[in-house]
Amino acid sequence: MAIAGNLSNEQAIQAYKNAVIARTLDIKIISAQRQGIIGFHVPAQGQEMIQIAIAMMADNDDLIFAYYRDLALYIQRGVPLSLIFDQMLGNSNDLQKGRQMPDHFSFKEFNFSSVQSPVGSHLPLTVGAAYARRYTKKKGIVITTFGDGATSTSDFHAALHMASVFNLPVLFICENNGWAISVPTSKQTKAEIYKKGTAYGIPGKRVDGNDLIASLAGLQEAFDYVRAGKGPYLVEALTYRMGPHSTSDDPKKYRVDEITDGSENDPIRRLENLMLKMGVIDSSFIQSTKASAKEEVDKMLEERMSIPPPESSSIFDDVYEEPSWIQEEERRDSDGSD
Ligand SMILES: Cc1ncc(C[n+]2csc(CCOP(=O)(O)OP(=O)(O)O)c2C)c(N)n1
Ligand SMILES: [Mg+2]
Repeated sequence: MAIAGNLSNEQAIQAYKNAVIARTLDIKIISAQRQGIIGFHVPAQGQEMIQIAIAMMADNDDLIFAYYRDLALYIQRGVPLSLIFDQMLGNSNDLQKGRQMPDHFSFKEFNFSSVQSPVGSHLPLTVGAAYARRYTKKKGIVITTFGDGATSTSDFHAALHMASVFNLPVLFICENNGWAISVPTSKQTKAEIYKKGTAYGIPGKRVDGNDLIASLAGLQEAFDYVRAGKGPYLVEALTYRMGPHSTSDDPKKYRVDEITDGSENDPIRRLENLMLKMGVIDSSFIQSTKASAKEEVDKMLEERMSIPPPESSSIFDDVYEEPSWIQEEERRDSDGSD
C-alpha cells in the first residue's frame, strides 16, 4: 500500500516514528541544557519533515553538508541517539573528543561532513567537495542544507556561481524557517530564495517543507536533475522554526509563535492526521510511538551521562600526523612529568 506516489505505508510510518524521536530528543536536550547538563542547543522543532524527506531521498554514497539545525536529518539517516548525545555532552565517546560546540556534528561513517558555525561558510566547502568527487570519480552527489539567512551571505553566492560554472553535482537545499534569529525573512532579503540561482543559471523550486509528501515530490525533480549530471539545483523548503533560535534566545521579545508543538499546523501533526485519515495508523499507535520515543530518549541520556569526559591529554591528539617536539614537550608538561 502507498500513502502517495512511491511512499509506502511502511516508509511513512518509519518517517513518522523518526520525526517523533527527533522532536522528543529536541525537547529533552532543551531540558538538559536548562539543568546545566548540556551547554547549548539549536532546536530543530518544526523543521523535521523536510529534513526527513532529504534523508529519505539521499543515497548512502551521497555526501551531506548539513547545518546546525538538522537533528531529524541525522536520525532518519541512521545516526544512533547514543552518538548524538555523546557529541552534545562532549564525553570521551564523542567522535570529536569534546572539542566542538554542541550541535556541530561530524559523522564520517554516515557520509556527513562537519557542521560549521559561521553562517553559509560550509557552502563553498560543499562545492569543493563536489569538485573533488568528480575529479576522483567517486559515486554520489553532494547535498547541503542551510537557512534563509545564509542566502544573504557572500559565501552562498560564491558557492552557487562556482557550482554552476563547473557544472557540479550539488543539491542546495534552503530550509526557509522564516527567521534569521530575530530578523524575519521579509526584512533580510528582497528576493524569492528559490529564484536566487537564476542569475547563475541554476534552476530552483519552492516546496512545502512542512509536508512530507510535498517535500518528497519536490525533491524528486531536484535529485533527478543533479544525479543526471545536469549541474546544481536550488530547493527552497518553506518551513517554520517553532520556538527559539537557540537556547540563548528568547523569541517572546520579537514574535508570537505561529506554530506550536502539537497544534493542527505542526508538521508532525499534519502527517499524523493524514495517516489517521487513510487508516494507516490509529490513536493507540500515536500514543505508543510517543511513549516509546520518550522512554528511549530518557534512557539514552541517562546512559551517556555516565560516560566520563575525554582525558585532558587527548587535546594533543590529531593535531599533526607526527607530533612535533613542541607538542611532545607540552604534553609532558601537562602531565606534570618530564
Ligand atoms: C557569518 C555569521 N554571521 C552571524 C552569525 C550569527 N548567527 C548565527 S545563526 C544566525 C541566523 C541564521 O539564520 P538562517 O540562515 O535563516 O538559519 P536558521 O538559524 O534560521 O536556521 C546568525 C545571524 C554567524 N554564526 N555567522
Ligand atoms: Mg532561518
